[in-house]
Amino acid sequence: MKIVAADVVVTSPNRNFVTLKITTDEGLTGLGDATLNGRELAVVSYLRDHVAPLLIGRDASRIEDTWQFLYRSGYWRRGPVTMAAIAAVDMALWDIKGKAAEMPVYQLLGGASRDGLMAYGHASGTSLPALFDSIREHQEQGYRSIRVQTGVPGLKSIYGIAAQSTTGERYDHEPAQRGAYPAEEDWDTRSYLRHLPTVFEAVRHEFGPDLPLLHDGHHRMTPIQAARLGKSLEPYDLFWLEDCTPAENQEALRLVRQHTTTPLAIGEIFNTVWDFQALIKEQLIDYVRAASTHFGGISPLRKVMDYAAQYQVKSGFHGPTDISPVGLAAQMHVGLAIHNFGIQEYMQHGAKTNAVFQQSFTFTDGYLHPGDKPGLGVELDVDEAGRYPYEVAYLPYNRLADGTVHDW
Ligand code: KDG
Ligand code: MG
Repeated sequence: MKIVAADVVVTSPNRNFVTLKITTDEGLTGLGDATLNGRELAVVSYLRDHVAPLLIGRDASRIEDTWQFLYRSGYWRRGPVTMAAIAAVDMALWDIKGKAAEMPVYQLLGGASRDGLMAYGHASGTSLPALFDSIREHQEQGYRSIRVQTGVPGLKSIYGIAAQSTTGERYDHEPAQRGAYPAEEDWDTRSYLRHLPTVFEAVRHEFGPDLPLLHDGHHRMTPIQAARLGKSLEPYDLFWLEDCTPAENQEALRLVRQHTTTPLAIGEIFNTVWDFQALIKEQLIDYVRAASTHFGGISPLRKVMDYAAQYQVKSGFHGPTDISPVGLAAQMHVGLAIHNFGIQEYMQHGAKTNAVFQQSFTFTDGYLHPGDKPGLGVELDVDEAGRYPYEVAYLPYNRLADGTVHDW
């Protein structure tokens, strides 16, 4: 079965998505997600100019060989642009293999290890009443696990606090915003460290001890600040504290780990297993936050989870709305098949996105399931996609009170 076409589709229904569509001489097609929030067009060029021409004529059934060829033959390894492009090819080839075998991809990965994937949603609010309302809304939608992000007194706007949508659509580009220049937010770590435990105290008081609660620190703390935060959140029994320090410094987690039993999750901006090597081997984290889309696809995601299983480290794959329904489906198939699944992030795409990407996965009573259609179970309506051209949009960044650019 030979690859005869590799087309890149860019569309912006509720936000920008980059999708690779591979077609074989037998008429089967496969989809892969190559969306890199705020840097989408760099991956489009990488795919169109450097990858698609190499795919024509290759055997579509040779997934591992194609992955190794793209990773090793380019000389330049790793990095989000390269790995998003390789991810799209890998996912598309798994999609085709599933369709050829007439099986959902999770069956090809060993079959289901569970009935469904516990998912968490994003509750947020600048005040406690707004936060409580948001938590209740998520519970009404079925969520049994909830990420809690909050405003901090004295700070105007903060990442992760859902903006009021002007279009009525949820998560319209958020947290990226349309515009030619990133929006500027402010930040003060000392205020945040003082305020956050009071919020979790109030949430536990209101919602009781059972509800699994998560929090994303978004790389903003030094190791000693992260250690202090983990310790101060211990009474509130978090499911995890995510990205407590800038993720590229793996050694920082040793210090955090020595001081707190709050479970740690990291890795949404990691691109390869090597970014996790020390963290997993030294058992410095509890959850792998990689996304199929930025980690080279289904094949390496499966490998890193098999490595993590030896150290009782579980999955918590990155699932914001800038992972397309194709990328989300890809990691759902992995999550269903592996033994060491932990939790799946699920923010829910908007109605326009769902019309462009027809999906077969379900979200019932807090649990996701990828469905039983052959392949990944997602199809792209190319005509519908064509109605929404690319729009410039960037993630915000932040500065401290003295004007210094801070981690985010
Ligand atoms: O592209 C960046 C977003 O995906 C990121 O800000 C979302 O941190 C995030 C999360 O945990 O979902
Ligand atoms: Mg995050």
